[in-house]
Amino acid sequence: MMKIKDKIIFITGASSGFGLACAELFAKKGGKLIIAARRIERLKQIAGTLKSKYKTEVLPVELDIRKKSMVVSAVKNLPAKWKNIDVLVNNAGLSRGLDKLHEGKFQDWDEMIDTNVKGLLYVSRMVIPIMVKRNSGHVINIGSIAGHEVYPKGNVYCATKHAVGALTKGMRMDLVDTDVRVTTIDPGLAETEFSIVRFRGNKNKAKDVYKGIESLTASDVADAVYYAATRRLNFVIAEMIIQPNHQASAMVAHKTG
Ligand code: NDP
Ligand code: 8X3
Repeated sequence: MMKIKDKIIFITGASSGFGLACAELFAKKGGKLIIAARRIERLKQIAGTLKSKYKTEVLPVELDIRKKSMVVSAVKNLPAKWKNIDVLVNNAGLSRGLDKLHEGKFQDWDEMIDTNVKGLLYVSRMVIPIMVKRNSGHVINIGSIAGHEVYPKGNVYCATKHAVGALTKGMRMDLVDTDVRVTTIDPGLAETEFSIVRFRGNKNKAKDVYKGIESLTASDVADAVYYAATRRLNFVIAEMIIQPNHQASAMVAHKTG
């Protein structure tokens, strides 16, 4: 078993949803957390809560992963005692809109591709060399069932999550001669701020997505991330698809009411 106590865990998108749940669980297990996102005030509040609740160290970092130079300087300027990142949870991501491709909005596409693909790449490019140098570490990417399937109007979001799947496989190949591990956790329906962001703050529309079905919780996803992170070194969860019981695929869910 890999122990999390005193390990340095870097979580992107820790201000909400899966990232926040991961921060809570890893803090509970004694990990030292670097929590990153754009909403720094939220992160500071979360850091304060986790520090006093779990007596562990938490470093909040304001970061927009779409901004290459911001990612470069955020990682380069980490204080010395925070540099040796043991686990990177590449979680920050979003969907925007649900439109037919030929009616899609350029801005939505840019935001999804810049965040889910390019942002994940920038962070990985900066953090993985630190792991390679120490011949130790674990990259855990948050993909999606949308990385295995495409659903109507999901076109570009699904493409970005397919890209996360491909990048995960690519990373694993390129790190095959090292002890650095690579995992993707691919959740199905999970209620977080995800749909509120997708529908630009329309909470009623977001609620409808989860109506009539008990979705996964953010803490279910954190459990899966933690499970992958704590396997012994020679036991790699390459990919894990997790769904609620009444969801059979991205398109098939049993909804009542
Ligand atoms: P949330 O909207 O609750 O959380 C998303 C997080 O990503 C927030 O902390 C947000 O922080 C952060 N984020 C978004 N854009 C950026 C950016 N440019 N730079 C830094 N941080 C950013 O959604 P989830 O927790 O559900 O989503 C987490 C991941 O899980 C995403 O990659 C999503 O695609 C994936 N996913 C979600 C599923 C679901 O059904 N909920 C299912 C499968 C996968 P801030 O706004 O403060 O920057
Ligand atoms: C989020 C899950 O089904 O909306 O990745 O694509 S889904």
